[in-house]
Amino acid sequence: MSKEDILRMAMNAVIEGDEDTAVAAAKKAIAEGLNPVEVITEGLSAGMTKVGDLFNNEEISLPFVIVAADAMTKAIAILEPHIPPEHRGEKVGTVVIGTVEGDIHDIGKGIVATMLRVYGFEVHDLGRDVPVQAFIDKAKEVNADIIGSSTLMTTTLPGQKALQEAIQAAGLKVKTMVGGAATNQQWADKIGANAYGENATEAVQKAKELVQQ
Ligand code: B12
Repeated sequence: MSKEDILRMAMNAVIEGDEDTAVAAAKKAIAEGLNPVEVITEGLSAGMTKVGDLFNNEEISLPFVIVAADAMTKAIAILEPHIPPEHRGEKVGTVVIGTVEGDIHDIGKGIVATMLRVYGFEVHDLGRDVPVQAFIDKAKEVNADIIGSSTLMTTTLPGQKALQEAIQAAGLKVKTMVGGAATNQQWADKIGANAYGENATEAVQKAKELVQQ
């Protein structure tokens, strides 16, 4: 099977919410020596983008999104251990990351956390639906360089603003990075976040810049 065929298999498996095929595609990708990051970004994520479009256009309902997300999560779990570390040597920095309170979308945040680890960051992933105080407490505990927050819904965007305000109120010397489909550079500027990352690659690049400042 060619690389393109495997990527297409992964993408279609997510679109169809076919967990077994998604897992099979991930295993095939590993067996064929494909880059797991490419399979996540160009196969699985491409499928999830299509699912989002279909949901937007009301061509599919929420249960289909749920099975698609499950298929993607299972396939990522197969691929992740095979991502080779891009950084050996001293830790680049410490990041606390999570999805803000009220928001349970965590696939993209998980990919960002994985990629930061691959590039040498120590990452403390608080998961999803994370209250502001939990970000602050963890950042203090681990002496974080960066707090990264994710949100995919407009309704939970204020959580990132509240986090920014709480960091200032606590006098924490930590940089902030926001991301997730509901966010953009303008939003980051508006709330005073130090960086915005559109995807996992950009998140790594911005995080590296933040620790060098
Ligand atoms: C999968 C999905 C779900 C899954 C989530 C499973 C999971 N474990 O995450 C399930 C089915 C559970 C779900 C539930 C809901 N969903 Co939903 N969901 C999606 C969908 C289709 C895809 C999201 C996804 O995983 N994309 C793939 C990943 C790889 O991309 P990503 O998340 O954007 O992440 C990348 C970047 O954003 C960035 N990034 C992400 N986080 C961070 C963090 C930092 C610090 C940085 C720098 C970068 C970064 O890097 C990532 C990797 O490249 C989106 C559609 C969309 N267009 O986003 C809707 C969407 C986000 N959902 C939506 C809604 C409304 C809901 C529900 C309220 C539905 C309902 N009626 O119940 C619930 C939410 C309940 C809650 N309280 O949170 C809306 C939000 C609308 C809005 N603007 O407010 C969307 C946009 C769909 C739509 N068009 O209506 N959903």
